[in-house]
Amino acid sequence: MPITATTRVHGPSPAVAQLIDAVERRTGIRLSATDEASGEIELLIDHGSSAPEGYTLEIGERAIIVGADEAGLFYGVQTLLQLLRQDDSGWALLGADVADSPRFPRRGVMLDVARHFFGVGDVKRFIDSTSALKFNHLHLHLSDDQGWRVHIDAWPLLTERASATSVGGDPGGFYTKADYREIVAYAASRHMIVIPEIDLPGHTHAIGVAYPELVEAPVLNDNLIADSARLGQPLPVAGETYLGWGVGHSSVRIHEERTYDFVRDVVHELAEMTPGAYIHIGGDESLGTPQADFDLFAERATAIVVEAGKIPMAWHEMGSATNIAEGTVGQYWGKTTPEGTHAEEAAHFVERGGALIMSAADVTYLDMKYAEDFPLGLTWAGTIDVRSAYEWEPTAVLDVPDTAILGVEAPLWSETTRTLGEVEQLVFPRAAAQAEVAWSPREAPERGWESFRVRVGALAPLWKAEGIDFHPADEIPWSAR
Ligand code: TNX
Repeated sequence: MPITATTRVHGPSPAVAQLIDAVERRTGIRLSATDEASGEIELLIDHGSSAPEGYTLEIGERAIIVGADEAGLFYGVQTLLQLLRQDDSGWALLGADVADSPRFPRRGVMLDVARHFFGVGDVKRFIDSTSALKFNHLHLHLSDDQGWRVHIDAWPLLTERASATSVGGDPGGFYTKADYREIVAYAASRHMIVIPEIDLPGHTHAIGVAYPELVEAPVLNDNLIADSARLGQPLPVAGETYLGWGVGHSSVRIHEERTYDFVRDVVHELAEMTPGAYIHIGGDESLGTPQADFDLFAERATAIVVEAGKIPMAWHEMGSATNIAEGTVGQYWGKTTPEGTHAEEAAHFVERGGALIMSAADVTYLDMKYAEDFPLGLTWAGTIDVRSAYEWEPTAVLDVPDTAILGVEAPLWSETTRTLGEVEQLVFPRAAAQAEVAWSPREAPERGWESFRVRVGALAPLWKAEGIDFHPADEIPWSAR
């Protein structure tokens, strides 16, 4: 079906304007919106016509998208945009007859804004590029040893004293409450729910820069000492800004009541800005916190989230604590072949009536290098080429019922990425692999590497039009137009 300046779009929803703007960015052609149902492109919502977030899309003489809800319509528009092609006779939509809905309700990406800070404009662009792949959750890692990134009224020194820098002494920053609300609203307009994370009880050195009475003196571990020497990075010093990227040295004071006043205030202020159901309280790599203290903290902190009316989320290590709040959702970041106690810890969330998000580090971690010689990223979980990112099965990693797996999240840790363009180099195309793992049926004719690599290659012109700085991995046959 040809796309020309006379093509009209009819429909009831914000998706019409989103479609018109995206077609213009891609083709330079500005379609018009019409009130007449005879428009060549028709967008409709018919509640219950597909599963939640689902849609049908027919492209013949006309293009008709029927969403089961607003999100479904938005996703139908994204698929339509993937079918735009230019040839010698101009722009056209490829013919299609699609009935589509997601396999998993949870399809997430994470952006670490603590190791390097990314401002509101960058986060909006990240939302645009990932929601176009039908991701529906954005997890923001808002605090770590290197900085605190969201203003909290009750504890104003966090942003005043502990937000100015990033890894390596790069500039930092933080979100005001107005900024944060703007991100949440923008994400909602792209059908993404924001999950805020405050990482506790470890990864808390920055809290101690602002409020020294809340945090223990750094406990240095052998890895941290060796890595810091190898990388030429400074060691953490209590009360001073930390510029390295070593982990496991910090802990809040578990036996001070003031620590829980702090956690409660932060969780309540975040809950108040969070329309979504989840607040993530971290729990990873608390190597400097004795296990009994960690358990006590995990129980109290998950209970505080419940008391604030939200569902706690935590990295899988929190599953080592017997009495985490019932219903807490764990985020598994071990490998596809679990090591040590990782699988047990993850399973404990399910025993407590919760569920799991799969972020297996050796396939979903967007900050791992594609190959040893890639200039950005880390390698501790291995190198991850696009094919390895694609070929894994979220329900086959842990010994839990399939129904306990809510879905997949692909995290981008930002130790080595200083700009959004660098983030995009790591995220694209591998996020597309996780998007398909999370969305598409486990078994389907097109659900395989040979099909995927061709289909992802066809996204190159779209990504270029959107200004996405993707990595042109040589495993993929990239289309020119
Ligand atoms: C492990 S994954 C971490 C992060 C690092 C990341 C780097 C997780 C829960 N913790 O603190 O940024 O590795 O890949």
